[in-house]
This record gives sequence, structure tokens and C-alpha cells, in this order.
Amino acid sequence: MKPNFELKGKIALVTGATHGLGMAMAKALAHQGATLVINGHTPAKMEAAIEAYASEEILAHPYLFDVSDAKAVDAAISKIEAEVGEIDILVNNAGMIQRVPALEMDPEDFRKVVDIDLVSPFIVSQRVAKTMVKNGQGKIINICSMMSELGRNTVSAYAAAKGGLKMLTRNLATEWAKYNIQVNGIGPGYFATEQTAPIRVDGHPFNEFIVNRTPAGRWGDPDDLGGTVVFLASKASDFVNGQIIYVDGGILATIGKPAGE
Ligand code: GCO
Repeated sequence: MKPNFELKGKIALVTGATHGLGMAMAKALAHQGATLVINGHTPAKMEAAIEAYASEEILAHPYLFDVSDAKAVDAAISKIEAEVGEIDILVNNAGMIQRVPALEMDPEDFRKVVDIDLVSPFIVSQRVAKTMVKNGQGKIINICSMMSELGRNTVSAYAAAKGGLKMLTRNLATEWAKYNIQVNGIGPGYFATEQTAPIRVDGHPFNEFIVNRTPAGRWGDPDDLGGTVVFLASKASDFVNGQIIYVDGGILATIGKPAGE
């Protein structure tokens, strides 16, 4: 039997899809045939995004809403269902990071990161899953991180949230498997995006550190995620559930190597 990676006839919602990894994954799903719904929260960014998608012949259906606001999410998903159709594939990608030493972090800022990176995927998944349960099928993909597994100076809230998102993935997979919903995660390694721009600049010690720490010897290109997101969104992964696939150029496989080796 030929594995089935087809997404034609499927509707995919990608949160935080106005730029970065979210946009790259959304494009991959659309190029594989899915009807694309994108979420963002900044009107100007949304407008630019629609054009970026259009330049690749992708019609993106834009919905501006705050993924951390349960009421707004409920209203937006109902609107999407009425205007575009019921969601088959949900990619919980919207996220944020704050790089502040733990000793100096304001607990309110910590809470905000957990709210966006962990509570929001729960809120959106819960709402979308209600329809998926009714339909007897669905794919949910949570965008985790290296920080789902590893710690790093200054990212305590982000690591706590992304570690939590890994366990939320396993728990929702457990609870919703009986409805034929698969909940998996993707853990991107270090990618060249806007979020990592401040630590990627030439001459920044972190830039060199990451290249040396990554067996592949480079930063990830957002397009490197396309194959994995398509796989997890398609029938090809129907018996894959509760897994986090790390797309990291080998980082988690290794202890690393001394500088210069
Ligand atoms: C950092 C980075 C990371 C990445 C990514 C790694 O400061 O260490 O920004 O957190 O964004 O999530 O997987």
C-alpha cells in the first residue's frame, strides 16, 4: 500500500502563521493540498502575510484573534467553521519567549509566557477537538522546542511552558485517541527566524555555540519542518500518537563537542 500524505479536502488552522516557523509550516500544508486558515494578532503583519502566501499561489484565510482568550477563541473557531469549514488539522504554533535571568524575572512575565505557550494550545485544542470528536477524526500538532527537553540560562518560563506542552501533548493523545484524534508535537531545534535573530547575529557567541552544538553544523531553515508537519497532518501518521518529533539537526542525540573540533 502506498503511504497517504495527501491533504486535499482537509482544512488546516495554523496559529501564529503570519511569519517564521508557523508560516513555513502553513505553506507546506497548503502546498500539499490543504485549505489554509491562518491566525495572527497584528493586523499589519496579517496583511503582509496574506501577500507572502499569495506570492506562492496560496489563498490563506486570515483570522485575527488572541489564542489565550477562551471566549475569543470560541467565537473565532465558530466563525471559521461557518465561513471556511470544520478544521481537520490544528497546528498550535503561536508562542513567545522572554530571555531574562530567573533571579530577575517578574512572576507576571513568567505567567504571561506560560499563558501563551502552554495554556493557549490547551484552549485552542479543546475548542477545535469538540468538532473533531463529532467528526470522528482530527490531527493536532503542538510546536514544542529544544526547551521541552533541555534547560538554558534566561529561558526559565519558556522551558517550563514548552516542557509542559510536551506533557499536554501526551495527555491529550491519551484522552482523545478513542475519537481517532492524533495529538503529536514537533520540537524544532535552533532555526533561523525572527525569534532567534538577536542571538544569531555574526560574532554573537551564541551563534557560534549553536553551529558547534548542532551535529548538522548549521541553523535550521524553516523549510526543514515541512516534511514533518505534512507527515503528522496526514493519514500516513494515523497510528502515531503522543510523540514529539525533534527536527533539530541532531542536537538531542549528542552531548556536543569542544569548540574547534
Ligand atoms: C533560545 C531560543 C530557543 C528557540 C527554540 C529552541 O533562546 O534558546 O530562542 O528557545 O527559540 O525554541 O528549540
